[in-house]
Amino acid sequence: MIKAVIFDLDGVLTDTSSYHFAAWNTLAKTLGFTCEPSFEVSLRGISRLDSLKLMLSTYRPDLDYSDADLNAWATQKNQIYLEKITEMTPADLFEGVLELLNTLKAKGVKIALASASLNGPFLLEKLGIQSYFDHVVNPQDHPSKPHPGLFTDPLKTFQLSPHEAIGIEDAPAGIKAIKAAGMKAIGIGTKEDLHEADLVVASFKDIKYPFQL
Ligand code: B16
Ligand code: MG
Repeated sequence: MIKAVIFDLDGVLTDTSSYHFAAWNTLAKTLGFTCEPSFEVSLRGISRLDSLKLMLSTYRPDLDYSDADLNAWATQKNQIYLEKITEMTPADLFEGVLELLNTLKAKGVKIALASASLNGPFLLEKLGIQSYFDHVVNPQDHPSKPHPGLFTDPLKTFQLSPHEAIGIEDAPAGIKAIKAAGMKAIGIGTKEDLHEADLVVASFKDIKYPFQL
């Protein structure tokens, strides 16, 4: 029996994956490159600094930079991203999110957030759903996905075994993290990107409860 659902945030609860990518490309322009649209999926679920390092090693392997440069660029990207998310409201939740959260609450199923984003708590507040979450993992306590830490953390908090919880993700790295934690995974996106998931749906509104896993 499922006793907890562990949600990713960006690209699962709302469309912030595209905002992250747009903000990265605004920064990339100032550094003399542009990330192709196909690169977006590889940045999903990856921490801010790891995303930046991945972009630089892919597009500007010639560039010399210090840790101070990295931190300054990461801060610059986050400022661009914050301008976008500051304007978000509960209307930006994907269709079906509120209904599922209400159903889970009514059934006594625990709800956790396992986002790599340091902006997670701020976004939950903007989206008006923070009170639904029994546990919000601090991403600073764990390495980037595909490390399972972000997903094993709520299992420890709720004292559950992996088969009693499921994870919902839009990132290939996130699906790998859920599977490495020993849990079943629902992927939101395409089967091509998320072939390691137990179930793949095109969008959040296609998730039915009880889960058909
Ligand atoms: P921040 P998720 C991840 O969130 C995003 O997918 C990824 O693109 C982003 O770099 C990462 O959060 C860190 O976000 O810069 O806001 O700390 O998908 O794990 O909810
Ligand atoms: Mg995501």
